[in-house]
Amino acid sequence: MIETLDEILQQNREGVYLLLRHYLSLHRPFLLRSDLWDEYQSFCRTQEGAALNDTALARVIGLAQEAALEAPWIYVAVRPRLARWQYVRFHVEMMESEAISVSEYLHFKERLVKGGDEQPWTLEVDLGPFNREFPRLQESRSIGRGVEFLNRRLSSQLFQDIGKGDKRLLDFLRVHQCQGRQLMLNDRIAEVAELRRALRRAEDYLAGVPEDAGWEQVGHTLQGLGFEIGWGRDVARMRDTVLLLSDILEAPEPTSLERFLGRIPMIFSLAILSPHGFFGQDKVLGLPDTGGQVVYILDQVRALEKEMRKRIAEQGLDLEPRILVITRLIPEARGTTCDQPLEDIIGTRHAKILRVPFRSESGEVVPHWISRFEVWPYLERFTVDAATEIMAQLGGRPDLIVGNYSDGNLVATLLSQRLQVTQCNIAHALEKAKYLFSDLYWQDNDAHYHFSAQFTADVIAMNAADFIITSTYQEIAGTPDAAGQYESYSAFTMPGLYRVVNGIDSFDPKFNIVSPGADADVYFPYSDEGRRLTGLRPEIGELVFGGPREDAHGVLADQTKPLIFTMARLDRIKNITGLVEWYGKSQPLRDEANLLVVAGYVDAAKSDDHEEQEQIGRMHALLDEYGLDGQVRWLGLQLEKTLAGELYRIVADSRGVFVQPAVFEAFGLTVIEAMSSGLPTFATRYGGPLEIIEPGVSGFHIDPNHGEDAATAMTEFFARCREQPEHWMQISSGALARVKARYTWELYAERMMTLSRIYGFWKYVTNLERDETRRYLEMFYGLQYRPLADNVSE
Ligand code: UDP
Ligand code: LCN
Repeated sequence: MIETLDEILQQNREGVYLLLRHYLSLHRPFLLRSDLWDEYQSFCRTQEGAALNDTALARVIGLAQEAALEAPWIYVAVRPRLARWQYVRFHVEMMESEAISVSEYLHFKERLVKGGDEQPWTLEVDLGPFNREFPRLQESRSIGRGVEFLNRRLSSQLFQDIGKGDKRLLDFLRVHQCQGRQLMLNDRIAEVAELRRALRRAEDYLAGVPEDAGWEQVGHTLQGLGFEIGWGRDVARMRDTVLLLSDILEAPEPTSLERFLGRIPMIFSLAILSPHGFFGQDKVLGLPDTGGQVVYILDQVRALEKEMRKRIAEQGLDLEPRILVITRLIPEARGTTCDQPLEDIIGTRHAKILRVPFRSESGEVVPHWISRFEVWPYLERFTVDAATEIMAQLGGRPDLIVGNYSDGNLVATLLSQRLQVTQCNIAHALEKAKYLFSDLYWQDNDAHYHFSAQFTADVIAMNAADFIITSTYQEIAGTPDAAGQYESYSAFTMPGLYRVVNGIDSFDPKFNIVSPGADADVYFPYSDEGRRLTGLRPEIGELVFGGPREDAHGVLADQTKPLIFTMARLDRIKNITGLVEWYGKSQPLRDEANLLVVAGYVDAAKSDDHEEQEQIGRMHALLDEYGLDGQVRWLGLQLEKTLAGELYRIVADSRGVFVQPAVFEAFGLTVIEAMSSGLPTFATRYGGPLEIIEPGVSGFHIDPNHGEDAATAMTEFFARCREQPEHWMQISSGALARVKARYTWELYAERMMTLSRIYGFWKYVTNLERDETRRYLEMFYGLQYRPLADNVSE
């Protein structure tokens, strides 16, 4: 990279000089990737710049992610590959370039923000040294497949060590207990050689017993050999597991290790943390801070309980899995159940929502809802209270703790440390990547957003987690155009606070892509006539095609046209108003189809959210400006899940489409819901949908910054489908095939349960070596996070 630069400088000194001067002449301290590129292209069109056309410089500029400028210096962050960064600086007058460290790069940025008023010394956070001894993935394409990598590492390590009588696997098999009952092995087996011998005997013994016999018949003999319950529901399965372990002791290899660890009875109870928002099962979607995360967790719980029950039965145990979703109790619950301490989760046998209130410093229960940006001062006490409640509910520690979003992940960290339990993090949507320069200019917004506390919590939780689940690859390592959400924590600075030179490494094997699904009982194909909820059709018909109503705006005049459907919270980032504007401006699209919007409220007075009120105002203005009343139906209500499911299908009946026009969407559950209904979907190319949809096969991508093109693409689609109805069918089938192959809760639960065991084993094997990281994070928590959290006043 740097060599290329030197060559370019030598080949075309004058052109490069003029370009760099041009960048400086913009008098902007920071230029983003698109600025650097656009300015370069327009410069190439000028007389001085013509010579730079088609040089290798284009490639270098194309890789530059950001530049910090102050004459005569230009500092550039270059991303030659996904998740790999290099930093270089130019002295424009001397025409010299040199590679610099990330620390120097960040320091320069601080200087620009602070105007030379920066501190003489800044805390530099570097988690790199702790991980030096730990294995790392090498190739960008392997990012997010940590468990496969770990398996290979673990098995080759075991291969070397077991031969030498290493006891770690044996010890691991002896720690498992459930409700005070010893599982897998008892203390008759103390050495690896004894385990081998016992396995041989067990194999011989089981070979002579009927395959369908259970533990009651064979347990007594097996116990005498050193075994305890947990090897399988019947003799066939027990034998298979015994053979698997025997093979591993002979020559460990990744597939058998994964299969064997996947069978160990070690996950009977889960604690899932999701403190913020209104966590409930009914009438909560659309309330502040309440969206896809709630849907995700409830579906996840149902799928996990099923998978856990299946595995427990296969292990020959007669137990019911226990899952608790721990959230905040809100006495002023706005008509929801968020004031109830305990609630059964529908569709499960034993899973429950456990609500624990936030308490003030003096111990009083906080009665009202608190924004997700302001929860920080309450979390430590919440953790302590939650720990007591969880232990009481489960009668002991959970076997796995799963955090969600920044607050849940921090609580998961504190709880896991207290209870010594494996920790899994799920981000859903990190704030840092959503707001431009949220780290660099943190002080400008801290009074409102408190990002200083949130980003600190994120760094702590990411590093404390034993494993992290993401919904997509790009959530970790981004795309060639943009850094991933996690990647954005690898190096950043909050001037005046601290600088992170190595916050998280995308190549860490703790990252795993495990994508969610859509509830298959609710979101099923429109063509599945037998399952369709025909009883709901009059109600939905009235909502969509009916006359004026208080919670709707617009009445569709020509009801024979296909529907363009969108549904989301009415947040700016969801860009629903953008879609209305594209539609309003495009007469050809208006001729082809009607637009159906389910979002927010039609009456701004009903909303208590500033941003939503502003978007409601904009909706009305656009509908008036483009005279859309007969072509757009806007429903300002939150649709119940079953109605939403049938609505997607009704849109499909009209040979319509679903559109997700967000400026950025971390994943986008609505996209897979629509696709699961067989609805051709046009979704933003920024975020998860870029990965979910294969363009032209299972849907289409749109660029929210180029609405005109999006409108044209939709118009062309409708026009083509008019001529060739099979085109609609083709994309519809493509969407169904895509979600079936990649986005189902069965796949999710199976993967998650395997991961928990492998990381549990990994944690057990390496726990001591992680002490240094834990201690460092504790100090960072105490000295940095706590004061920031305390600063957050209501
Ligand atoms: N949703 C719903 N009714 C509504 C609006 C949204 O049931 O009126 C559901 C939608 O079906 C999806 C979730 O809310 O399951 C939104 O999740 P998504 O990931 O699309 O976005 P988020 O709100 O998390 O940003
Ligand atoms: C939060 C978001 O913003 C969405 O993009 C996700 O789909 C949702 O969480 C579930 O993970």
